[in-house]
Amino acid sequence: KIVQGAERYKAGVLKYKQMGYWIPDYEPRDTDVIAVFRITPQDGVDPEEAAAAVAGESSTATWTVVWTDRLTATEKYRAKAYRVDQVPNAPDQYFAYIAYDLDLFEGGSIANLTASIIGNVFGFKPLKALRLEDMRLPVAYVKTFMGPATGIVVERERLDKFGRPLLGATVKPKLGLSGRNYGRVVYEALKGGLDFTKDDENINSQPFMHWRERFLYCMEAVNKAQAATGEIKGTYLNVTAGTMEDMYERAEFAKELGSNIVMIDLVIGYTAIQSMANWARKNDMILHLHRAGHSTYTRQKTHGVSFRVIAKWMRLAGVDHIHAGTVVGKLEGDPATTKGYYDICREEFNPMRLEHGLFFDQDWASLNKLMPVASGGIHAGQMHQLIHLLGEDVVLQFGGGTIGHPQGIAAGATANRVALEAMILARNEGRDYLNEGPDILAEAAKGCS
Ligand code: CAP
Ligand code: MG
Repeated sequence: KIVQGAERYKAGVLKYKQMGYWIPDYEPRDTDVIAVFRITPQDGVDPEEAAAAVAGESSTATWTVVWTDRLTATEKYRAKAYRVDQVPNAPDQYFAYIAYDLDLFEGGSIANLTASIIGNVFGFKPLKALRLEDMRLPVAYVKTFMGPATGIVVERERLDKFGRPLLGATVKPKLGLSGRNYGRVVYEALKGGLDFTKDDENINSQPFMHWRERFLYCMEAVNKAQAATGEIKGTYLNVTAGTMEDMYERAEFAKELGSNIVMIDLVIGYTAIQSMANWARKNDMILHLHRAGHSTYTRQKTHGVSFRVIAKWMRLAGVDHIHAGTVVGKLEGDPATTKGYYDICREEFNPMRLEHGLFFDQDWASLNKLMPVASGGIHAGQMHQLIHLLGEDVVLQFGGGTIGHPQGIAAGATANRVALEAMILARNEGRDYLNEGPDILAEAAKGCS
């Protein structure tokens, strides 16, 4: 039977529908986890069979019937593929909707959720490509997570900054500076008017600058800039490291030095991110997540995982900041889809908005909101567009856009701060700041010189 099954399987004759993973009249329960995948079946593979296969292989099935199915309530635990829609203008692609019983998942664990949902099916032979486009997480599941450690409201209260986006800059060059020179960049940028500076995605503890050196010089710079300006300042100290023990040691030192924020990279993995969020929550620390590496699986539109799903997972995991795109910067991202990412971060409840790529509504069950971050090739000349597109609860980060200023770092920071304040003032006065943006910037620049 096994050999016979293997021959049939090899011939592409699948039997996931036959095994009960295709239930077209299934009505998802409020407590179901729901996913929508963009599936591109191999030639000759029926889309419904492909959807059933994804449902099976991401829940309880394997490629053939096993008698042990009879030992459990498989109809409860089987994922249910219940809808397949043709993707508009893509004849070989389909949106497959799949519902999962909540008992399939351990509460509070992104690692467990992702091991099921994306653990097995992306290499599946009967598919040419597969992309996880969106997920609806039931409130019963959302409530098993603590959510963002700090949240936008408390972050603003800690920083005493309201009514405008926050300003940041990534220190450049990303690598190679000594601790002392690094600290000088941080001081100039903060004294010049930025709220934050940040370590870059790849600065950890390299021969040219040990992490403790950087932390010490950075916090000296933050304290000097606070004294010089009378404002609360911060710098995201990147605690990313090879082990949790190293990350905790670095985070604890950052706290000892009085930092209000630490940073981690997405590449440390979901469990490490959740552990660092728990640490941040206990230590009243804002946690910045740099989404380093995300484009390896979010950029292609037919295969991988949409960034909107990553953003949902990170809000559950508990980070306070997440890079969510800029639209006008150097990295890809269209306005509507990027707006969808920002909605996921900042709304209590996301209504379904297909134009933003949100296939499902999503109730966040009072989990804190997380601050989206715009970073990557942006500069003061785009301030009117950035505010128009991205709103107020956002960190605008100008790396090259600060440090590349011809009159130096402090001048670059001042230019960004003046541009922002002038644009916010114009908006609050009811001016058409989007269309008048260049004039407003020119007026503000005159005031600067
Ligand atoms: C930006 C940046 C950020 C990327 C991250 C860089 O520098 O430091 O890491 O923007 O991209 O290394 O490119 P600039 P995203 O401000 O000088 O461009 O925010 O899209 O994840
Ligand atoms: Mg960077």
